[in-house]
Amino acid sequence: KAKLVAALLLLGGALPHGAGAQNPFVQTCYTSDPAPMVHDGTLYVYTGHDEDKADFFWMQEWRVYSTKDMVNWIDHGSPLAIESFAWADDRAWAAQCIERNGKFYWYVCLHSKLSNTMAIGVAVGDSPVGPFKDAIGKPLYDGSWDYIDPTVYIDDDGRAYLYWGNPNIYYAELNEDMISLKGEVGKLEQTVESFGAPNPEKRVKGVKYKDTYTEGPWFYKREGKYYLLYAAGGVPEHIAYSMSDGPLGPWKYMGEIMPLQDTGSFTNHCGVIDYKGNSYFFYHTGKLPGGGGFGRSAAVEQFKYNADGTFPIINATRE
Ligand code: FUB
Repeated sequence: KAKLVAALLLLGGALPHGAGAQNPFVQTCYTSDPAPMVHDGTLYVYTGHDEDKADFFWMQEWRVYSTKDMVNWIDHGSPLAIESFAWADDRAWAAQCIERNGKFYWYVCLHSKLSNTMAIGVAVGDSPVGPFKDAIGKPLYDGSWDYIDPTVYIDDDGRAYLYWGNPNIYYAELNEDMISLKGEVGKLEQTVESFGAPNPEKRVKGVKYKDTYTEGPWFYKREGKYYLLYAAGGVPEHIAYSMSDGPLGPWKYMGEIMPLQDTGSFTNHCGVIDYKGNSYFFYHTGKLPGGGGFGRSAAVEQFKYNADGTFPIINATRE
């Protein structure tokens, strides 16, 4: 049952990026890998759920929160969990939900019993808060520890794309049904110009690159430009990004967005969205009491794009 989890202060002007909410914005449990989605005037955030006192990402469920004002958040509980996928048994890691033709498709990654590695799965529901069920009864794409952190976007022409991967970046087009892949899966060629460093297997030990893609891609288009944001730099992670004029590149490395800082978490994972005329950058920290690298909490900063569509530097607040 939905319940109010936090009434947050709106402090316009007090923060470097304008009005913002108290972080972490969920104070009742650990939430990771926040993925925002706007539907019908409401902003939903889909998260992972880090367990108390965990020594790894032994995560068992995903959760949903919503707000209409960035101040008051409603907890919609956990409408999707490892048990929802008969072929999986652990690691309910980063995920993203999107709407198409009145159905909600939630792309997740989790540990596959079939391959004994990670896989991408897809759940479907009739509402943004579920109930959700495994849409196909099998993995959408299975078979490598690389296969984590799916991000999904439907372009203006109706073509839908998935990106995912650690430390390689994979992509595929989805069919209109959103539950099957169209054509072959591709692997992006990472170069210094496109992502700050060559493909992981071509990186030379000891060489200082501009940056290194790690995981957690977030893909979208805004005002004609395509964005791929990601966690970078290995461990610990910061957030960097690349931009393109097309959905599949060529990509241009654009630099850091959220530099390395003392967030109490060695991972970071972002999601970006425009809502009610403002832009928001979601990420996670280890800042809830008792939290840390395996006890993370979703946080958000309001920001303004630069006039040319590039990002300002965004720092974590409310430590
Ligand atoms: O939440 C588990 C993993 O940690 C995610 O899949 C990564 O992006 C990192 O945040």
